[in-house]
Amino acid sequence: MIACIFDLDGVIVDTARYHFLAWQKLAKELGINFSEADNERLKGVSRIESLNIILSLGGISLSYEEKEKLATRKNQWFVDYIMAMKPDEIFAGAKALFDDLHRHQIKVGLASSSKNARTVLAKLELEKYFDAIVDGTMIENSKPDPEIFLKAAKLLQANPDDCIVVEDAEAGVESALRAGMRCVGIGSTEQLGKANHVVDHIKKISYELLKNL
Ligand code: B16
Ligand code: MG
Repeated sequence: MIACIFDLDGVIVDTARYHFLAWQKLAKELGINFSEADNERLKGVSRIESLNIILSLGGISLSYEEKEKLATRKNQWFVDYIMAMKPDEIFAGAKALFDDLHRHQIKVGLASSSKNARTVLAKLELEKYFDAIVDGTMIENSKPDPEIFLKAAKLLQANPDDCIVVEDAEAGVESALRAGMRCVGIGSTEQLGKANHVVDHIKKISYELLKNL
């Protein structure tokens, strides 16, 4: 292992919850039932693809312009949530893990589909932990496409098979595996069973665990 690449939402901090609350507000306005189970399908995928999934749940089809407007509204609510975030929302164990990896000369990268990732990192004072950052503004194809992880590996000057990814979304696990990397899933084995290893929280991940994967 040369590098370890982390997803952001749902791995380092619970912004996945804020995405859910903002999408739920929009779905309600549109008269669409949108549950936490439906929300799993949105994790890791881009903003506009997420909206397409919600609209398909309600059997609604809209023009590109109308969709852009709705996606912007949802994003405004999401940004309101993240602007109120504080560093104490970082999941326990995350910073210790980044330090542990650096101590062992492992490079640490971030690969988030979110166009708001840099704002979240700034609010949480986390930028300094990453040797490379790839966010939603830097990619053409969102997870499950492997582009985001391949880009991160390139910036970290590591071959894909020397990289390990940490992900909480099914689309993210698929993206990592398609990039030719090993992957630790955070969540349930039913959902993330394709990952090489699954834990229920980032605090369960250590350099030792990753090294032996
Ligand atoms: P934004 P990740 C992803 O981030 C989220 O999981 C996903 O739910 C969201 O739709 C996507 O970012 C785009 O976010 O609207 O802020 O650009 O999990 O890849 O860190
Ligand atoms: Mg995620």
